[in-house]
Amino acid sequence: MMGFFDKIKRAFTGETPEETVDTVQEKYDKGLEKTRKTFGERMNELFANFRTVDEDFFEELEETLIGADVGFDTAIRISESLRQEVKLRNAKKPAEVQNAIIEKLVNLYEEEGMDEVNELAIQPDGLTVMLFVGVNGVGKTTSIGKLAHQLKQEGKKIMLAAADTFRAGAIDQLVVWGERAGVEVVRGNAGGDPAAVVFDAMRRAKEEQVDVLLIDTAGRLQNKVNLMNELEKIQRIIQREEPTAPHEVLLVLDATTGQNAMVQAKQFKETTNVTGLVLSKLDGTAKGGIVLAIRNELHLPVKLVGLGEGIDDLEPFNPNEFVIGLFKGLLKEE
Ligand SMILES: Nc1nc2c(ncn2[C@@H]2O[C@H](COP(=O)(O)OP(=O)(O)OP(=O)(O)O)[C@@H](O)[C@H]2O)c(=O)[nH]1
Ligand SMILES: [Mg+2]
Repeated sequence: MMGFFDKIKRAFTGETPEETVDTVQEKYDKGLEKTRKTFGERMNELFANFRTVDEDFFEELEETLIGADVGFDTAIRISESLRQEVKLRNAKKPAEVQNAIIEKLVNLYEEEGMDEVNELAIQPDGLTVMLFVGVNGVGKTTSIGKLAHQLKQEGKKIMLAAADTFRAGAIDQLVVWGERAGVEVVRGNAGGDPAAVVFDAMRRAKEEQVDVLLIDTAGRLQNKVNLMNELEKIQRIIQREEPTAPHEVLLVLDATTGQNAMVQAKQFKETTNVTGLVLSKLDGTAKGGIVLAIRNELHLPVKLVGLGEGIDDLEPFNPNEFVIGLFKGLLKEE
């Protein structure tokens, strides 16, 4: 198998990679356009502005990396290991270490994700239950709609549960997605008990031999404690009906919110047994570096990424495709 570095290099030099460059790669390329442009521009400026690899250069590099949302720790780790590399190679000019920086980012990313499972835990037999959580506006409902559509196209029987009974209009929004995807939506009354909706949905999903039940939850309640308590209650109901469920608790994060998303993830991780992340709105940010921060600092696998508002704009997360998309164009031919 080709290493990441070779892959990126090939993508850059235009040599045909062994694997076919398919539409998924194209989608990543498009979704990461902004990130690549900004990150690439900043990196290029950095290389152009410094004549020697000195302390100022490293400081600027750290700032550039932090600015791209790779996270503070990651930025420091990269620049530390680059310092050693520079000594080793006795490099003087920034151009001499340009590829080494990218290589380090990719290697670190690869190492940190060694035992990450990026695939959704769809059960081979019986019902799979996925609970979507996250603060308001991050893209839970939209992601559910997109995923329902995709799974249905794969021939699975899908059901949605509208357990956000708090926000006015939330139920209707999910119902609209249900219609778009052509799947059934279990709903209760606005202002009603979300746990009751979940209970109802679990029963019906089993009765109707549904393959995957996707549960939408509220992003905001009266306060955070209430929200966490409600999520806990919902999980208890699910488990009572099906002891192995939920098979996924997916925390949705809005990629455009950068470090705020990291804070949210840390908070949810403390109180809910999050199994994976959905990173939405990656198309709307110039800070795709957050994916590196997530991997290096949170150790939660990204399972899906949102690359637009349309029904087809959800992709399984493929780390390889992602790093290629991110660093393509930054490598210098040696
Ligand atoms: N560009 C872009 N927009 C997205 C993506 N995912 C969701 N959105 C938009 O983000 C907004 C909020 O999405 P929702 O799905 O309603 O978010 P939510 O988490 O359910 O919000 P609450 O129900 O208030 O908790 C909508 O306008 C979506 O169209 C994405 O991947 N890319
Ligand atoms: Mg919603």
